[in-house]
Amino acid sequence: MEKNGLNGVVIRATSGFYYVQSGTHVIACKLRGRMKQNRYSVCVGDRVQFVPTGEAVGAIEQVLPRESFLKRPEVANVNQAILTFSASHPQIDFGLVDRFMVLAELSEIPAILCINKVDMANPDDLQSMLEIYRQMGYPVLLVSAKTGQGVVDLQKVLYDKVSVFAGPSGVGKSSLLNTIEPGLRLTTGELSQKIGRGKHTTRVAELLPLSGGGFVVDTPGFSFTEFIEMNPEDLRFQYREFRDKLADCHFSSCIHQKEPQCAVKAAVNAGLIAASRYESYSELLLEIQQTKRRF
Ligand SMILES: Nc1nc2c(ncn2[C@@H]2O[C@H](COP(=O)(O)OP(=O)(O)O)[C@@H](O)[C@H]2O)c(=O)[nH]1
Ligand SMILES: [Mg+2]
Ligand SMILES: [Zn+2]
Repeated sequence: MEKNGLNGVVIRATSGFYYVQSGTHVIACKLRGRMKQNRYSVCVGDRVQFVPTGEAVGAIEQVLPRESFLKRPEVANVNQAILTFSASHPQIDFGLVDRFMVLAELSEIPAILCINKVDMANPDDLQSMLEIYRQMGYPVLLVSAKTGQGVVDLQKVLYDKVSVFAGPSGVGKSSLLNTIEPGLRLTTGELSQKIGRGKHTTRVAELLPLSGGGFVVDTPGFSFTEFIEMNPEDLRFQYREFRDKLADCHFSSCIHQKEPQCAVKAAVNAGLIAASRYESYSELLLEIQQTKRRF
């Protein structure tokens, strides 16, 4: 360890420069010569040690071990995923909620379900579905970027953590972040979608500092390509409420479809596992199996 080494977090990476936040300063760092051979292993979110080499410039000496790693977008040390959907415009698609939850479980990142635009719909209509997720242990927040409802609760959850905002486009992720931190001035609405389709589609993730402490990532879009790499047998473990039933299935390789004496199907029939979750599982399983056959 270098004597003058300072600690910081990589908040942005562009063509050979790593912008490291240390306290309230941001230092443009290069990698030290001996680190260059593994330069691809430094990414946004990494905690690093650097030495200043001039005014607001420095050299990264060391990358500290990662606690978690999100593949797409690439972000290290994410503490939680804020899975953002909207009560209306667009309406919440629970099949998609489950896909995002599978991705979070795969990366071992705790997920929080955040329902925005509650000013546009009666959230009572959603309560029974949301209760299913609460019972599985996923916190659920009801918010409105427009009226500010629930935003304080969301803010509390973000304090001192690295949070990734994920969800379909148009649900209000950027609007929520602007409400929490007006200084971010993120593009919202149609404009952001135009930009999304334009030349900035390959925008890389960036950690946006919150003045109260913590960082957020406004994902430029989520890809579900992880599913291509997944084995059908692995999907079982990504549905939280299935896990403690697996041991009771007759076959240890049971994927809860046509197999006899399946504890998961029995739990669905007994109302212990939500039918909607079993359906989304079966759909996703079929998709993964079909993709496997194609390759
Ligand atoms: N009524 C209402 N509209 C909202 C709310 N949050 C965002 N919007 C609108 O929804 C649209 C998409 O918002 P945006 O933040 O760009 O969504 P993103 O694609 O998830 O980042 C914009 O026109 C926003 O003004 C909300 O809480 N209530
Ligand atoms: Mg946005
Ligand atoms: Zn089974």
